[in-house]
Amino acid sequence: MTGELSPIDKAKFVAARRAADFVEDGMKVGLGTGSTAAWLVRCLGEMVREDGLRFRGVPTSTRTAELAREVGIEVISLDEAKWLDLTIDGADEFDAELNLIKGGGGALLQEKIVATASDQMIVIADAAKEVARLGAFPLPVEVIPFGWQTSQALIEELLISMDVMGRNSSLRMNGDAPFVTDEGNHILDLHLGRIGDARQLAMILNQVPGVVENGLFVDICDKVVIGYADGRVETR
Ligand code: ABF
Repeated sequence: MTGELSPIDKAKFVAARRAADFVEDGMKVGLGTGSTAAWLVRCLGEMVREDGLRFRGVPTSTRTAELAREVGIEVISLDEAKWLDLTIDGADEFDAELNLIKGGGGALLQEKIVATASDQMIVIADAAKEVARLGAFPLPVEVIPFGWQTSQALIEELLISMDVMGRNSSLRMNGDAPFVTDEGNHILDLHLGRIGDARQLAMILNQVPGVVENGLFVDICDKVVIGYADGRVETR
């Protein structure tokens, strides 16, 4: 499955492989989205096929659902599961309090719903995702298509009035057209550089009409499994 991996892929793989051991027979497990989560799905698929692991997976995106079925994982919907024992997912950044920026892959809405509906959330990440302070990675903000440019202006106005956005920050699409999510919503990227109060910002953003969700995961992650290019794994 792994062959000759690049250093970054090796780091992602070892984190995913370690986290896969937290999945036990009979569990209902949220399956994250992104390249690190894809390694998790492949590892779990191998454990299903070769070790007889029996669990049901709830994917957080269409692409994760497709990969999970491809490797032999029994896929159910969140409503069928009702509640999950565990969710394992990637992240774009994590800090010392295990607060996260997620959503670089555009799946933040389903990811946040699934992670919140779980007894435990484990993040798997290469070591480069660890930051002293969140915000270097642009914060994804999901808005409905209706009047999304008005929503964008409302967000900017609010954040400027609260001194959250300064001269060097911006809120913009990533590219020429907005990214469209599995739900048909748009993603705007909030470039702040550093986030002072993640909990406050997460709440403020979701008050703006048209905003569906944002990529700040505060008080949701319980454990992080960090992978290193030399094959080391650290769990915190
Ligand atoms: C997904 O994985 C997203 O929320 C997050 O942005 C992304 C990280 O991607 P990768 O694992 O490819 O670095 O969970």
